[in-house]
Amino acid sequence: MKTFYSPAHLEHAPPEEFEGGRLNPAVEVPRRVEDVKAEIARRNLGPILAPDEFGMAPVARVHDAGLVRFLGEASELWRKRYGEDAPPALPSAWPARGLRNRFDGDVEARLGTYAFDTATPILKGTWGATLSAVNCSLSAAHAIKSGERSAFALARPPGHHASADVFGGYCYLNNVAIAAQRFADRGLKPAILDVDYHHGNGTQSIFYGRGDVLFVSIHGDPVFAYPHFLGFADERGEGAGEDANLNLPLAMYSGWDVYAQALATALARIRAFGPDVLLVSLGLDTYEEDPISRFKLKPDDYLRMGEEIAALKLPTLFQFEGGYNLDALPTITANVLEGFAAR
Ligand code: SP5
Ligand code: ZN
Repeated sequence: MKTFYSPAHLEHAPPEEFEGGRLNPAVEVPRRVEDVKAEIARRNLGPILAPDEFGMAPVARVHDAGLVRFLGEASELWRKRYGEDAPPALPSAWPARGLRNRFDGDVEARLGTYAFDTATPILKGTWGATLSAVNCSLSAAHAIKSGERSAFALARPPGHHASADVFGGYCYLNNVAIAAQRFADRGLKPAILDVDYHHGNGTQSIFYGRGDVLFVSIHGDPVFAYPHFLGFADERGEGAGEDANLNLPLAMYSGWDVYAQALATALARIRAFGPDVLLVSLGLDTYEEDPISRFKLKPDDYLRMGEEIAALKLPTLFQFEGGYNLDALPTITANVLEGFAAR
């Protein structure tokens, strides 16, 4: 399997995040990708390649121009306002009910208008890292279109919480959605399977009104899990997209027995859709000792996960998303890829 990787992600290193009302060390850190990369090399899971440059056109197919422009200029505007050595840019107020979105406001107004949480800071290197992650996804899509059975976009920041015009959840642009749209634009019918512990609210919302892209997600029930405001089972798509969205929220502390049943349901739905290509939002935060999540998957379960996905016999793009137990992350990520490759 070809893996696409760029060192540009190293320049996006958030120092800390709000959690439980206080500042904690950040969990979405460069070591995640660096250590997975080393494990892929150690286990000989295939070549690790630099991405190609695809420019902004594929991004514009998915994202709002105002969001893209803001992400590109936010760090500079923030540092002009608060000084060169200011901390990373974060919103301090949002246009909640009764207040107005201001898509052309100053940096504070646009932070509140475009961001939905406080966990997604904009640093000097954030935009470069974000574009490099998109290029990894598009390179993986290109490899698959050129005949590869599978490819892995090993990149950060992740993407599945970013919608067309809102960023958050450590995500700025939606890598997997941009790759899925690329396939659709080339006449292929994509299905997206999101196995990150957190619901992929951004991906869901991008394709919610469309019947040409299937979105299926297995995640911690939003009654207790982030992102709190989307990901319920009654969200089934709308208009042309009716029944092209399937959410499988699971209870706190779900282990492989429960998870495997949901995965079987997800895979049956994907099979029935009849896609040409599968994209997997591969979050590894379902692991039993993940620091911010509450599922109970064990290392060997990820081998099974890879095998089950491979049984679909579809060209498959794996997109790295969440997963925060730094000790286990390399092993469990490589287990999915190895389980897939073995089948
Ligand atoms: C890509 C991805 O996995 N984004 C996840 C963003 C989650 N951000 C906030 C999580 C807050 C979790 N609080 C759980 C309390 C356990 N200490
Ligand atoms: Zn997650």
